[in-house]
Amino acid sequence: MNVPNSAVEEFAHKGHTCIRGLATLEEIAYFRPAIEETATAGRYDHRPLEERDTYGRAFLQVHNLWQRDTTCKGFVFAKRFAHVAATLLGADGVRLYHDQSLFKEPNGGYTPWHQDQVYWPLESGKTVTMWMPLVEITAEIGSMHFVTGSHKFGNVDAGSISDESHQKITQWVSDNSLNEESYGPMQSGDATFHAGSTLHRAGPNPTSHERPVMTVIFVADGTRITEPTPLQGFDLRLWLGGKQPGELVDSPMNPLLYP
Ligand SMILES: O=C(O)CCC(=O)C(=O)O
Repeated sequence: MNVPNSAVEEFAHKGHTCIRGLATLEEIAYFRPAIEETATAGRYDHRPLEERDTYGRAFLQVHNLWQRDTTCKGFVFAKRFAHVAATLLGADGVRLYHDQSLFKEPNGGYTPWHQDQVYWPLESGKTVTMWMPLVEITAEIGSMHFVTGSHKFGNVDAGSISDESHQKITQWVSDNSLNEESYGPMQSGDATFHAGSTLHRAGPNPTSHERPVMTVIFVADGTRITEPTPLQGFDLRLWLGGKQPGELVDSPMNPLLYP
């Protein structure tokens, strides 16, 4: 598949883009049962919604489905997705950082404004997340919202994802006169891509249906691990296969997905 130039330019300029029909409805119909089954089996938070904090109410999150199920691995390792990621990053190749399923339950809460890069002990500007719904996203639920151009500002010091990060970023966006954009309703198999520092959020799920989304986080081949901040120690231990600051991201947990 040829990645449209408009998407490459949009990603460079705005820090986000959307590619419609990246996976076909037939492909999603094939992968969705395995992803749902694996996400359900991997669920670790069994508390009812009302007993969780804001982050816990935003979605049920399960990591690295590729290591849990071979069909899920086929989805995460799809060359078509990794090719888009490499093209957007302007990289010769990309590796997997990790994948995650993000299922927003019926009546699930909002996803506060945050920046992914604050969790990642990786050189900045070298990561991109693919966010792909496995069902149609109607206007009622809505897809992700991004602050256009925010990827150029680095860490805005809003901390970890919480009501507090939401408030700080709302103020920051207003102080910097930046615009918020969303791609609106999406079909299953459409995908948004955002850079590691792009500010983003999602609305709550007021419907009686779950919002199953699969994300894959790609890192440019040749990226080095950085000294972790207090928020990044967890990721250093979990997703980099024992590699240490200064070393390349190239452990077996971070396979080359493209080329
Ligand atoms: O799906 C959501 O509600 C938020 C997803 C997100 O923050 C991400 O993929 O980085």
